[in-house]
Amino acid sequence: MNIAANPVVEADQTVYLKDYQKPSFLVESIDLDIQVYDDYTHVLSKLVMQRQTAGDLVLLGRDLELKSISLNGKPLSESEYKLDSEQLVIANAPEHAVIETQVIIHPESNTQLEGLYQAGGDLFVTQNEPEGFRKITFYPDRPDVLSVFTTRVEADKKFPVLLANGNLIEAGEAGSDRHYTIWQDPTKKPSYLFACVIGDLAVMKDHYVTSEGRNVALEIYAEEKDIPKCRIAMEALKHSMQWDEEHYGRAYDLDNYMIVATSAFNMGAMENKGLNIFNTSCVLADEEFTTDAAIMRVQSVIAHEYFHNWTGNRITCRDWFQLCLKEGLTVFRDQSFSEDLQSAAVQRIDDVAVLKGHQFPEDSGPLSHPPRPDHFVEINNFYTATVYEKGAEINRMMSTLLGREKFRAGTDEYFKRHDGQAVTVEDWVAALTAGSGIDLSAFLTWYNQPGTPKLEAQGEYDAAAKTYRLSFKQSLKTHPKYPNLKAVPIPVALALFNAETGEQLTLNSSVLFENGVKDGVYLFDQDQASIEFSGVEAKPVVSLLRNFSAPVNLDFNYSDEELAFLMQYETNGFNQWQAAQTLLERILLNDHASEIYVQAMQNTVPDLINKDPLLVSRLFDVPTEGYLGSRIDENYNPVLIQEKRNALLSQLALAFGGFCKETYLALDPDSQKEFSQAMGVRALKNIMLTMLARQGDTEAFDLAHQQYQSTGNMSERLGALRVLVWNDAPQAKATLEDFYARFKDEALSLDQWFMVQAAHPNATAETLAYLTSHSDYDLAVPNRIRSVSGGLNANPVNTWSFGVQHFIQLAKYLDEKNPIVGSRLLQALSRWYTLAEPQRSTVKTELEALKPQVKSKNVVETLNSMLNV
Ligand code: B3K
Ligand code: ZN
Repeated sequence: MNIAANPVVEADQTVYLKDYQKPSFLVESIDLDIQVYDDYTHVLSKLVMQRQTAGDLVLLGRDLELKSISLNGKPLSESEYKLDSEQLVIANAPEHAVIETQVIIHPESNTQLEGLYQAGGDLFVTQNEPEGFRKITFYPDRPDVLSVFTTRVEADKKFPVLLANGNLIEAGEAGSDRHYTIWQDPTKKPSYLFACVIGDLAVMKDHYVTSEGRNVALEIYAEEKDIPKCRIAMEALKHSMQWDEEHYGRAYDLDNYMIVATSAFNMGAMENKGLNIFNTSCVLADEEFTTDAAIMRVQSVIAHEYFHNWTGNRITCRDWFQLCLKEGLTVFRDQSFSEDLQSAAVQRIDDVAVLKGHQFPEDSGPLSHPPRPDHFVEINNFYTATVYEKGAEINRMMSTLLGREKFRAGTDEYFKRHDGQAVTVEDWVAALTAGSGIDLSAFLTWYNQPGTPKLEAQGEYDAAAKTYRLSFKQSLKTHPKYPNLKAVPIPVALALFNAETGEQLTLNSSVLFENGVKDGVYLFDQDQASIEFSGVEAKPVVSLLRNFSAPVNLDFNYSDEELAFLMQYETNGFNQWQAAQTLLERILLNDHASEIYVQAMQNTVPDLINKDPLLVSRLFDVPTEGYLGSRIDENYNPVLIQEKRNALLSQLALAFGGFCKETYLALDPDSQKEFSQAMGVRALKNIMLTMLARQGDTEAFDLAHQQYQSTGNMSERLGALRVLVWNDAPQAKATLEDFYARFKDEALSLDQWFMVQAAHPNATAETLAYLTSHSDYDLAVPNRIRSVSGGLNANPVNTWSFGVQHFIQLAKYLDEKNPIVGSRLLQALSRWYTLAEPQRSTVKTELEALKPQVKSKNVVETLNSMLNV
C-alpha cells in the first residue's frame, strides 16, 4: 500500500465539535515492538480492545505499509476489513478484540517531523501530538482512548540510547549487532503522549525527591558537547517540580523523568509522559552561547512541559477542540512560575506583549477563532496564540476573581474529579466552580466566541458630591460564523490616585448595578454598567486594567498628561509600561507631541534604574513596526510607519542627550547579584548603545566593538553586533566574520548570526538571497528557517516587499516537505488585506497564484482562510 504524503484536500474535510461521538472500542493495553533499520522500520503491535458502544472497530493509520493483521489470533484477509489512506475499519467486531498488526514505516525519509522520524544521522525521535501516532501504527489515535503502553525498542548498537515512556523493565542483545530495551508505562495515556528515542546521545543526570518521598531520576539527553549547556534546564526542572508541589499540590508520579534535545523539531517541545522531547532551543542555555531571553525561555518551556504532567497528561482532552483546556491552563501555570523567577511586572509585560503582538492581530483578522474552536480542517493549524495565550488569559481572569485560596480549592477539585480522564472545558469550569463555591459558568462564553472585546470606559468626577463614577460598555466586532455574540465577564482591576501627590486612594465603592469592587477588582459582566466611588476629595487619576486583568482593547480618554502621570506614579509596573505604550502609540499613530513622554521618562527612569533595571529596560520599549501595523485595519503603508517610528527614535535619542553615554558607562552587569537584575542591566546597556548610535555619536561604534570583543556573554555580544550591523558601521563586516568563526559549530548561536542579518532594517532581496543560499542554511531544519524568516519579518517594510515571495516560495516548498511549518510561516502574510493599494492587490494576486500549487490540509486551510476576508 502506497499512500501520497499529503492527500489533496477534498471538498469538505471539516470536522465539527458538535459531531463528537465516543469511540466504539477502548484499548485496555498495547504492546508495541519498534525495530529500527537503516532504510525502514518494522512496527508490531498488539491491541487488547473492548467494545464500549455500538459501531465499527476503527483504527487510524497514515503512510503505513500493512504486512499482516489478525483478530483474536486469526489472520484477516483483505475482504475482512476496509482500508483507505486514513483508516482501517473492521465491521462486526466482537466485544473483545485482540488486534495484532505488522507494518513497515520510513522514518529515515520522514521530512514532516511528525510520527517517528530521523532527526539527524544519530537520532530517531517521535512527535505524536496531535495525530502523529497513526503514522507509526494502526490505532484509535484520538485523545479519549487511554491505554497502558508496553514498548520494546530494538536497533543497531551504533544507537546506544533506546528510550520509551515509563520504567525500563528489560534490556538485552538482539543478535550480535543489535540490542533492545523494554519499557512499561504504568499510567494510562492517550497515544499522542507516546514517545520513543533511538540514538547516540550523552546524558546529564540528577535526581529529585518529591514531597511524597519518591526519588525521581532526572536525565537530560543531548549531544556530548552540549551537556554542559543543560545545567540551567536541569535546575529549572527541579524548581518546577517543587513549584507545582507548593502551588498546586501536585507531585511527580513516576520514578524517572527524561528530556531529549533535538535540533530537528517543528515547535518548542513536547510533553510526552516521562519522556519529553525538546527543541535544542528550549533546553540548551548558557550565557556564552545563548541570550538572556533564550535562557528565560528555556526555563519557562521546561516548566511548561513539566506542568503538563498534571494538566494535559494525568487529565487530558476529550477531543482536539478542547486543546486550550490543557494549553491555556499550562501556559497560565508557566507564566505564574516565571513571574516568580524575575520581576513579576516584567514577566507580565513580556506576556502581554506577546498577547497584543500576536493574539490580538490573529483575532482581528481572517484566522480569528474562539479559544475552543467548533470546527477545523487540520488541527495542527490550531496550535495558535489564541488557544495558548488567550486560553491562558481566561484562566488568569478566573484566578484573579477567585483569589489565591479559592482558585486552589477549584484546581484541587479538578484534580480530584478528573484524574485519569479525558475531559472538556465545561468540566474544568464546573470543577473550579464547585471547588471555589463561586459560579464561573459565564466564563465559558470566553472559550466559545472569537474576537477581542472592546471595553469603553468613561470617568466622571462630581466635585460637589465628591464622587467619581466610571461607566463601562463592551462590544465585539460581528463575525459571520458566530452570529450570537454575548457579553463576557471582564474583571477590571483598577486604582485611583491623588492627582496632586501621586498617592493611591482607598476605594469606597457603591455599585449602581450588581457587582462591587473587591480587592481592587470590579467584575463587569453586562453590555453596560457603572460604578461610583464616594469620598473622593478631588478629581483623581484612574488606572484601569491593572496588570492587564482582561484581554480586551481598552478605550478610555486619558489625557497625555494623565498617562505621563501613571508612568511616574502607578505602583503597578505593568500599568506604568502600559501608560508609556499608550502614549507612544498616540505619538506614532495619531501625531501627538512627544515632549510629554520624554519628560515622563526623565522623571521616572533615574530613580528606578537601580531598583528595577529590568523594568526600566521595558519602559524604553517603543512599539514595533509590526505591532503598529497590526493596529491599522486599512490603507496600511509600512513605509510611512517606518518613517514615523524612525523619526521618533531619533528624536528620543537626541532628547536623552548625555544621559545615554553616562548611563552606558555607569552600568555594570557584573556588579549585580541576581540574574534578573544583571539581565536588566545588560538590556539597558544595549538600549543606551542603540540610542548613542542614533545620536550619531561616532564613539558608539567603538564602544559597541569594544563590548563585542571584551564580553563572554551572548546578550552583550549580540547587542553590540546588532548595533554595528544595523547601522552599517565600518566594523560590521569583520565583526560578523568573527562571530561566524567563533560560533559556526554552535547551531543556536549561528541562528542568531542569520537572524541579525535578516533583521537588518535595510536588508534587501540580495541579503535574503545571500542568507538562504549560504551553506549553513538548511530547509530541513525549522530553527534555521525561522531564524531567517523571523528576522526578515522584524521589518514589515521588507516582509511586504521582497519578503512576500520568500514566504510564498517557502509555503510552496514546505507544503509537501513539512506542511506544519509551511502553514505557520505563510501566516506572516495574513494581514495582506490591510495594505494600501496597489500593494494589497499585488499580494492578493500572489497568494491566489499559490492556491493551485499547494495540497496539504495545513497550507490549504490557512491559505483559504487568509483569502476569505
Ligand atoms: N503540546 C505540544 C505542542 C504540540 C504541537 C503539535 N503541532 C507542546 C506544548 O504545548 O507543550
Ligand atoms: Zn503545552
